Amino acid sequence: MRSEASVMHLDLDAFYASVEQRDKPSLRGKAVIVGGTGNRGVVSTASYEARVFGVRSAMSIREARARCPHAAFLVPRFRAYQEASRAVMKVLAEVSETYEPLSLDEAFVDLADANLPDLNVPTVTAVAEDVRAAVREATGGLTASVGLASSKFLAKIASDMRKPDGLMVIEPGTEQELLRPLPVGVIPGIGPATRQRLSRVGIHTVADLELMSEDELVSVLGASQGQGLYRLARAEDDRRVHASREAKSVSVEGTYDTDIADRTLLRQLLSRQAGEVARRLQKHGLSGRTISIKVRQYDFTTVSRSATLPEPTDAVGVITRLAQALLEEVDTDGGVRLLGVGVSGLADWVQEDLFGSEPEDEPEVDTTAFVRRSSGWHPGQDVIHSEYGPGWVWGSGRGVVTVRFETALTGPGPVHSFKAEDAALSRPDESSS
Ligand code: TTP
Ligand code: MG
Repeated sequence: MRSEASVMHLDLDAFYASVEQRDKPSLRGKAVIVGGTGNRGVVSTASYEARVFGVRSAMSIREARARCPHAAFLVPRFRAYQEASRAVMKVLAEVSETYEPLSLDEAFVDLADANLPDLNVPTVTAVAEDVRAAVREATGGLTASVGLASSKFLAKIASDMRKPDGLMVIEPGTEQELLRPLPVGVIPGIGPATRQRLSRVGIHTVADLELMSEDELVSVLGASQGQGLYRLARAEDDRRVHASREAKSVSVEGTYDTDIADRTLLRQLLSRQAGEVARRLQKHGLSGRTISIKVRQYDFTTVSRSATLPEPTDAVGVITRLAQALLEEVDTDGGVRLLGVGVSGLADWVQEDLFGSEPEDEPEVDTTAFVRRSSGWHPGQDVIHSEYGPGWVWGSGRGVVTVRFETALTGPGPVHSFKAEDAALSRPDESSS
């Protein structure tokens, strides 16, 4: 562990919901819930105004509606989130060449590589305040919480403790004191399964964990996890901040002698390819956020479709379901020559998690939320009216769509209703990347 608080962790507050409030002025200060629609819909995130009612990420939309019926329920707009993310990462890149994105809204920055006169607490604190201001400026008003500490583990705990819109520095030397009263779940790599196992032997806080000998922990949790936890309970974490890597991808494709038009067969081929991609990712300890499919038609036109998840995945089920959902958007009636599945936006930080992987259940991902919708109007979507200009879909049904005409730069705007098929309405370019 370092002797200075030079590891910075930054995480945007209520990320998707904050972007929605930025772009939809009438929703500022209000309960906003972003998520998938449909029966299996889950909450991606909720604004802090909605969290007061107990709404949380990964809760079913049905439960969120019961808890907070007055909230605005919106579909995600990944384009906007990706743009905001890029702006944030650019700010971080200017602070230090050693910055490591963990997801769209979260990254570590190594201030030891930032050419600072010293790494004392006042100096790093000033840098962190500057970063928070620069993020706000670069994103049109999004707030970030920042933690500074002597290791990754503690920097992340620090940023969590001051959410939203806060800054916390853990003074070097005070790490263990701070950790002791916290629940064991704050330690990275302790998921629900491990938490339960520890709880059965009476371990609830980090202080409880600290009282266990290394041998005892190894006997409860196995060698690698037991040893890892023994060290983390003592705030020992020497993981480096890895400079961000160039985007890589893993993909599998197949070409066929005859044009395949049978949807069932196409789905089977795609499943097999998705399985192969997942195996390769797992073998190399990689995971990625963007899932794409490639379809070459009988006439050699090639169509690509992609969708981006909030977090990287290497899970067979998630990649397969998403690839299948993307295939649903492509017309294959004329027959298909080539089919492929790829995963990009790779991160290799997963393998770096302290004790390899804990066999938690495969995550339930509501894939319907991540696929671009080709028809119909969905609440939250961007729309342009030839006369009134840009706005967003406030609601739709029975052949009518209601649009609120406002943008990040206007004040709250007026609402007008139209026939759903009104030719004056169009969608801003949503072509796949
Ligand atoms: P988080 O940083 O975990 O959450 P947040 O930014 O919404 O809120 P805060 O950090 O203030 O607690 O995740 C970042 C984004 O990732 C989040 O805005 C939406 C998405 N996400 C999901 O889609 N599903 C999830 O289960 C989680 C946790 C996040
Ligand atoms: Mg966040």
